[in-house]
Amino acid sequence: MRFLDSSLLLLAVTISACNQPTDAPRADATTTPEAEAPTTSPAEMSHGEAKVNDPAVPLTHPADAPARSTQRMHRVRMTTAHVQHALSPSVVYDGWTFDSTIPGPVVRVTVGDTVDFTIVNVSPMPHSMDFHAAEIAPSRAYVNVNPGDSLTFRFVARVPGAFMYHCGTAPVAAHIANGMYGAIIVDPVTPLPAAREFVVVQSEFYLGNASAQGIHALDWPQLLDLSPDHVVFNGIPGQYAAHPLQVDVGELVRFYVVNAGPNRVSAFHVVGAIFDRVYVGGFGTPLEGVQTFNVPVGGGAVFDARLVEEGLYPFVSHAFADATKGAVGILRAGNPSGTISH
Ligand SMILES: [Cu+2]
Repeated sequence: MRFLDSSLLLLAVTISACNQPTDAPRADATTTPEAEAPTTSPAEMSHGEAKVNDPAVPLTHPADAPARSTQRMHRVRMTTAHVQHALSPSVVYDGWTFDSTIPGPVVRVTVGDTVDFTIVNVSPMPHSMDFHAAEIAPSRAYVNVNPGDSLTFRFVARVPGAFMYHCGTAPVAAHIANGMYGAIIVDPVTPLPAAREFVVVQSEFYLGNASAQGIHALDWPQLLDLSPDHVVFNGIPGQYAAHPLQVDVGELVRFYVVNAGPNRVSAFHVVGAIFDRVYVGGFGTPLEGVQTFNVPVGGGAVFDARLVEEGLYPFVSHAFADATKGAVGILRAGNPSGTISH
């Protein structure tokens, strides 16, 4: 938890500087000029949770959304494989994955499209696939695929939105906590207004003690206690604070947010912005003028906002224990100088 060590210390320094007791002895104004307020941020932090521009944090999963698709038939093939997932340069997790990444690849289709999906299992245990964008009999499609085997099923995407997919093999919480999830975007037939688009999948890691090889695996009792070590956007704690997402001042910014959990609600919020629109599902009448919106575990939502001036705008889960554990990033609008302390 190296984010905590440095940032909380700096936050404490900032808070203590702001809370001087009013009855403290006053300096002699004639001989000692009052200290000036700092003109630059005293700490390279975002909301006290993660460093901005930290090259030590890996950027393994760019947040840019894939382009809207023009295909009507999507042949999607994913391979389930167990791979080591680096949460940081020094913390490696025994991940279970779709296509060797956590989260798995983003799938993007349009309402009315057919998804022809094949899961190939090269891992040493059964896995499966559950698309929340599908309406299908789980007993036929979401069944276990044994090691060395594969399974194909099809569905037509009927409802637009940002949907989760995940392994549904029991215990599901373990398969999700180990990394088997991702996002599928279903666009409406009439496109939403053009925007700079990002995909953010929130999830949690529960770290057991490291093995002799230094690799952490799932701590099941900790998962049942709903007490993650890390809450992350796209698989890495604080990666978009370390590597801010660049946008233009005033342009429409869109987040497709999926919350994989397996346990924590995502109270999605952009500091310094109010969402013009939040599409909860179906892309009917959106909510307007929203400050924070809960994305439930196993759910998704689409967020539109504009950043009104140059600067650094943190996006977080406003459940701040989770932001402190890594669910924090930065939107960098224009080319601002300095960093941020909030
Ligand atoms: Cu699985």
